[in-house]
Amino acid sequence: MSIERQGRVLLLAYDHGLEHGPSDFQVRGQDPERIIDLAEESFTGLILHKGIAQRYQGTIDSSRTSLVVKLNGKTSLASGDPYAPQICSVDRALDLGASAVGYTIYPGSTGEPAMIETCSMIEEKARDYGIPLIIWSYPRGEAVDNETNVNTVQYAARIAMELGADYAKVKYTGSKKSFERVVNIAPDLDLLCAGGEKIKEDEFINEAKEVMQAGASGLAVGRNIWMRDNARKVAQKLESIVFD
Ligand code: FBP
Repeated sequence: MSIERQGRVLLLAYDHGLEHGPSDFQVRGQDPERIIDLAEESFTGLILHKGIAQRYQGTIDSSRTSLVVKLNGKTSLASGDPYAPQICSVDRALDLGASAVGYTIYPGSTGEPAMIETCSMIEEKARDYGIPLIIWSYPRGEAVDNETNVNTVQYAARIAMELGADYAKVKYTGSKKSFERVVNIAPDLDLLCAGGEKIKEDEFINEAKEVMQAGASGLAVGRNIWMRDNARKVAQKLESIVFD
């Protein structure tokens, strides 16, 4: 099943258990069953690492939401420049029922060469199997001053395009005008914007509107949905912003 609906994408990210650890799961209701329900109700896809994808394989209704398996990851425990090694193969992701695969690169970090090299192998494999690749392109590390600066995010989008991504997931630059510059630097690449840390609901909704008005193909968000008691309602608002 495609991760698109009407040519747009709305993904629910739930890879935080590895990436951020328990700090994101301190309030009730962030268990996988609730997240799967939310994804099936409103999202075109659900992003998981292989452990959760494996454990809940039978419970995700693929006619309602598509599985996106993240192929690399890291914890928040290590210090220094980030490096996210590969933890799942494209073959394994397909066995798990994935409709797309995801891979994070941290351009500017000391791990950049290794991550770019692995990403290139994955891209070729994804091409062979005809499965879309989403690159999380997050410039980060000692060499990167500001991850959300427009020039930095423009470069992030362009890197993903050059590496052959079907979709690039990038950070929000803070305004519609600046995000338009990101969209324009990577023509024909489907850009998805990340949600980031939980912010006030109206600010988040406004951000989502700006991102879509700027020409993005969709959103891939996590904490700003499932950290809320009214997650369902906010997800429905996103649906109308992205698809209507
Ligand atoms: P959020 O909407 O919660 O920010 O999720 C998007 C995401 O890219 C996740 O896929 C990933 O786990 C996380 O953000 C990475 O966050 P960080 O920028 O803190 O590394």
